[in-house]
Amino acid sequence: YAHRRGTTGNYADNLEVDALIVGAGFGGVFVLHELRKLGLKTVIFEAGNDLGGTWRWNNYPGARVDSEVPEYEYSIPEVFKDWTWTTNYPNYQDLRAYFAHVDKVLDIKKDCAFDSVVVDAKFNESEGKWTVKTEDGRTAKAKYLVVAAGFAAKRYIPDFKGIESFKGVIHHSSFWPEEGVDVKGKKCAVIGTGASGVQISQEWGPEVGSLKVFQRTPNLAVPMGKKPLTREEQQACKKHYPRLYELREKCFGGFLFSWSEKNTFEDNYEEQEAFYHSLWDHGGFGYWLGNYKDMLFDPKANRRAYDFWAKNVRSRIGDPRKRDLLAPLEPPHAFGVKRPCLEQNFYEQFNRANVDIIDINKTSIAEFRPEGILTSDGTLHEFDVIAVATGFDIVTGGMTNMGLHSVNGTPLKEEWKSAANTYLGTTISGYPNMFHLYGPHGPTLLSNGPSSVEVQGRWIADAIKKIHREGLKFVDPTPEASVEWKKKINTLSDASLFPTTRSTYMGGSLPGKAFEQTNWAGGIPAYKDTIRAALPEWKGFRVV
Ligand code: N01
Repeated sequence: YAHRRGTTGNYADNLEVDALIVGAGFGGVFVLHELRKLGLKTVIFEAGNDLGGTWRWNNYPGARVDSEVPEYEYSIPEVFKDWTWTTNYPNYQDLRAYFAHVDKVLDIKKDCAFDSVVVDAKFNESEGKWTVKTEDGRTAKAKYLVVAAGFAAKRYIPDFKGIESFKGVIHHSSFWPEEGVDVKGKKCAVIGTGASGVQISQEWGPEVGSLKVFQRTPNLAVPMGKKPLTREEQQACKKHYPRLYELREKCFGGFLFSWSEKNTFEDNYEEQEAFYHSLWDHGGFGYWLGNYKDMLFDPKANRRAYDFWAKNVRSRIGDPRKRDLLAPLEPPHAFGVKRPCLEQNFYEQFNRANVDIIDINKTSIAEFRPEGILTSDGTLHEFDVIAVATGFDIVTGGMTNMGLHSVNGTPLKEEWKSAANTYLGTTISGYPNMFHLYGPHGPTLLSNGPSSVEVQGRWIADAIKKIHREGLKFVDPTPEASVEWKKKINTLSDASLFPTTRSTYMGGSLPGKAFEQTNWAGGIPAYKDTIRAALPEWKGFRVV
C-alpha cells in the first residue's frame, strides 16, 4: 500500500466504537451513512489515503466505470441533487470528484481512519465484541464489524520468472503511480485483456511508440456508448431520480433494463438481427444482461449472440491474423459468461501498424529479462513500460487477506481454501455480528455496484437496528443455513452457462483457487426478497 500513503489515521490506539467498517468505497461509505442514522458511533478503517475504494486504487490509464450514471451513483437525495456529470460513463477522476462531493455533503471523512490496513480481527463471545488490529499496531473494539472491501481488494500478479530483473517501468493496473507514466514514443506491453487491459490498450494505442498486448483469452467486448451529458438534461431528470432508483432494484442487474421477455428463437433471423442491433447501437451492458432471456442458459441461443458479436467486431479489424485472435469465428467460451468489457475503440487500435496482439497460448511468456519479455518461441520483446493487468484474487480475496478469524480461532483464509461459504451473501457462520457487502455470494459482479451496495447496506443496517431493539448480544448464522445458502448459489449458477468457463465469477485468475460460483446469479430483485425474508424471525441465525 506504500505509495497510497500520505495522511495519518484519524484514530489513535484503543478505539471503542459501536460499529467498525472496513473499506471507504461505495459500500463502506453507504453503510456509515445508514448506521449514523441509527445513532451508532461508527468509523471506517481504510487502507488507502482517501475515499473512493476501487476508484482510489485503480487510476491506470483509461480507467473508466462500465456502468452508466445516474444508475451508478447513490440514491441519496442530498447527494444527487447538486451533482452533475459530464459523461454517462465517468472516469476515475470524475469518480474521485464525486466522492469528494459525497464527503462535502455527508461529512464522511470525519469518521474515517485512513492508512489503516486491517490485519487481524476476532470476536469474543462473552464480551460480545470484535477486536480489530491494524498493520501499524493499533487496536479497536466494536460490537459490529462490517467488511466492505469490494471484489478487487487483493491484486494478482502471476509468478512470472525473472519479473524482478526487468529494468523498465512495470506496474499492476490497480497500483498505477498517481503521477502517471510517460509512454509517448515508448515500447509498451499490456499483459491481460480483462476490462483493465482493454482500457489501458485503448488509451495507449494512439500515444505509444509501439504496443504489444499479451492475450490469453479474447475479451468479448461490446460498445460502451459513451456520450457527453449536459447539466440541463440532468437537472431536468432529477425529479424522476427517486423513481429511477426504485426501478433499478427491480431489474436483474440493478441497471435500468432487464432481460427481454422472449427467448432467442421465438424471433426469426431478421427480428433477432433488429433486436441485437438495437442493443448494440445503444451501447452498454444491454447486449449482455438485456439480451434474449435464454442467452446465458441455452447454448444455441448463446451461439447466435456470439455470432452477431463476432460479425460486428471482425468487420472493424483489418488484419486477418489479428482479427482471428481478437474475434475468432469459433467462440473461446460462451458469450457473457465472462464479463464483457465496454470498449470505445479497442479493436481499431489493432489497425495501427505499431499495435500488435500476441497469443500467449501459442507463444507463452517464458521469462522476463532486463530488456523485456522472452516468449516461448525464443523471441525477446523489448519494452520500456509494462502494464500487468492480470486481475485480482477476485471477490473473496479482500476478505481472506485481512486476518479475519472465526470464534474458534480458525483464519477465514483457511476455512475458504477450498470453497467460500456465507449465509445470505452478507454474513458468515462462526463470525457473529460480522456483515459484508459487495463481496462473496451477493449479486456483486453480476450487478451495478451502487444497486447491490444499497440493497445489502440497508439490510445490514436493519439487522443491526433489530439486534439493538431486541437487546441481543449477537447473531450468528447457523452452519446448516450456510450449507443451504451455498446450495442456492450453486443451483442458480448451475442452471446457466457460467460453470462452463473459468471466469471472475467462477474463481478468477488466481491459480489453485476454487472453481466455484462466488456471486448470486439470480438477479437483484430475487436476492432482495430472499434476504429480506430472513430478517423478521432471524431465520437461519443463532440469536444470543
Ligand atoms: O481483471 P480480469 P481486470 N498470464 O481478471 C489475464 C472489473 N473492472 O482487472 O481471461 C497472462 O478480468 C486473464 O486471462 P484469462 C472487471 O469487470 C471493471 O481486467 O483468465 N494473462 C485476463 O485477460 C472485472 O470484474 C472496470 O485467460 C493472464 C486478465 O489477465 C474485475 O474488475 C475496469 C494471466 C485478467 O482480467 C477485474 O478486471 C476494470 C497469466 N498468468 C476492471 N493470468 C470497469 O468498470 C490472468 N491473465 C470498466
